[in-house]
Amino acid sequence: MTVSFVIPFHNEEKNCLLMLGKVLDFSKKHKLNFEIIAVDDKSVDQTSSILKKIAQRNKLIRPIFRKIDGLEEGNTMGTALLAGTREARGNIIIWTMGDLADDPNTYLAIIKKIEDGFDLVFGSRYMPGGSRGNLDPLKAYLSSSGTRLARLFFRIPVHDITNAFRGFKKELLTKVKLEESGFSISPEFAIKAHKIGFKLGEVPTVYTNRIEGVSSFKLYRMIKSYLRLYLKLWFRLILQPCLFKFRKTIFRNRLADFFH
Ligand SMILES: Nc1nc2c(ncn2[C@@H]2O[C@H](COP(=O)(O)OP(=O)(O)OP(=O)(O)O)[C@@H](O)[C@H]2O)c(=O)[nH]1
Ligand SMILES: [Mg+2]
Repeated sequence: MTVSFVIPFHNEEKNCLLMLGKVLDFSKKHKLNFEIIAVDDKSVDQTSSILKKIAQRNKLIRPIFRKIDGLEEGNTMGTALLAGTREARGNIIIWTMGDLADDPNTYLAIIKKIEDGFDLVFGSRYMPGGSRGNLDPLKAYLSSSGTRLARLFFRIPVHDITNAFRGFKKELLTKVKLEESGFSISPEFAIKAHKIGFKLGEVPTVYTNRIEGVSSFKLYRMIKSYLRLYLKLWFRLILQPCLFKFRKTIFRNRLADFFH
């Protein structure tokens, strides 16, 4: 088993060294076979040069530098995570954030749960034992509401799909086709994997708000993109198959009537 940690960094010059240190310490302590894919996305601060320097010293850290492309506007964390995952050589992937938001103590529980047979395992702030930590109450309310809505619409069996922090078997992404480019890749991945029939699990985690750096979170844009995603997926994954089944039944009944 090899674990690939995929970490997105956007203007994280104050956090990136500390973050890489935490993942290295954890992986060495637990004697993992591992690598770190650091995805620097459009940073305009010193993040790129810091990553270049540390990657020269440590071959287990492989940086990817994504530059601004005219077609990609706004937040592109989703595209960055996918680009990093494509480069990963491990069979278990862990997405963990570059602003030190995720608790490294959760990594081991995620890996164990995947080894126990789960396909996609979330670090969960809202299940018993988990905590939103010092995340501000409005953001916590909105992010937990995002999952509540998904539980209602799509029968999602876990409690925190809006957090990108998760681990999964790499092979999942050969079956789950992801289209969202920004933060909404997090719920999109969960909903699509669940509807295909993959086994979703969760382990408790404690969230920590960033201390350094600037947030890429935009409240209004986030609500709009989540609602648009949920409607699109509800139509595509729930309503359309129902209509298709209904039409098939009518057609079969008409055929039966015809032959009687
Ligand atoms: N690659 C990439 N990473 C990004 C982008 N936007 C944010 N990130 C990274 O993704 C992670 C999560 O983004 P944040 O800005 O922390 O978003 P958030 O966690 O909702 O908000 P705060 O923690 O309050 O700042 C951080 O590691 C960022 O550096 C982006 O456009 N591309
Ligand atoms: Mg953050």
